[in-house]
Amino acid sequence: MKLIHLFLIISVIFVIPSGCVSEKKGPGVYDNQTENISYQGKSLTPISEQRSRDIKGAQYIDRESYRLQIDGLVETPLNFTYEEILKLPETSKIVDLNCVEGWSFTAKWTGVKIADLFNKTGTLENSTTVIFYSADGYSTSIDLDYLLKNNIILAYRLNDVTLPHDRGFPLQLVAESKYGYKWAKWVVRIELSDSPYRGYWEQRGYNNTADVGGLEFERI
Ligand SMILES: Nc1nc2c(c(=O)[nH]1)N[C@H]1C(S)=C(S)[C@@H](COP(=O)(O)O)O[C@H]1N2
Ligand SMILES: [Mo]
Repeated sequence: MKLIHLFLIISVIFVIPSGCVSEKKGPGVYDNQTENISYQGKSLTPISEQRSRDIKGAQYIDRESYRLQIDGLVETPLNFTYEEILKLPETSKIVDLNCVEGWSFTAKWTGVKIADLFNKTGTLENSTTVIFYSADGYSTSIDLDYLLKNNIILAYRLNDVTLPHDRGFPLQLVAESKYGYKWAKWVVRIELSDSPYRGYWEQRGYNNTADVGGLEFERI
């Protein structure tokens, strides 16, 4: 055997597989839960490869003392504990998050339908806008109609693991087909209103409708 052949064989056995295998990361473990990176035959972006964006860094919200406050134009303002939210019917879906910075990822989101929360508080007839307030001072708004018609959820799990603290624990709005800045994380309060509202990025010129593929900026 010529030396070159021996070299090729060694390359095939050791170098190529190790080069390829080490590139592929398996599913991550978060808080003792292993994430799933496929669902219903579709592949999901592993959490370690998902990008993230926030104005102030991670917020650490305590599970026991957390309350989700729902008020404004509702019949009965209510506070929900984390456990109460987990007990409501759960919904899972695969949804892409698209940031205006030009990146996106695909994940499985599991959580509670906003409609189920509003069934408990009731909504007044003149309410049109839903405002989400977050623990880091962030806020954004979405039309009530859009939330109800599209079965929009507040997610408490991402790829089947509890939403990590640096990714919005306990709740992130899964605003399907809207740009990432509508996907409020660390949500602590939901207010129903009868007038348009501009959140953190919307006050800085980002489109208040935020449909993916539509205008990113508008004159305000
Ligand atoms: N509370 C809060 N929510 C937020 C933000 C933020 O800064 N604070 N950034 C938004 C933006 S611009 C994007 S793109 C998404 C990113 O969500 P991710 O961390 O799940 O990727 O969160 C959105 N929700
Ligand atoms: Mo974003």
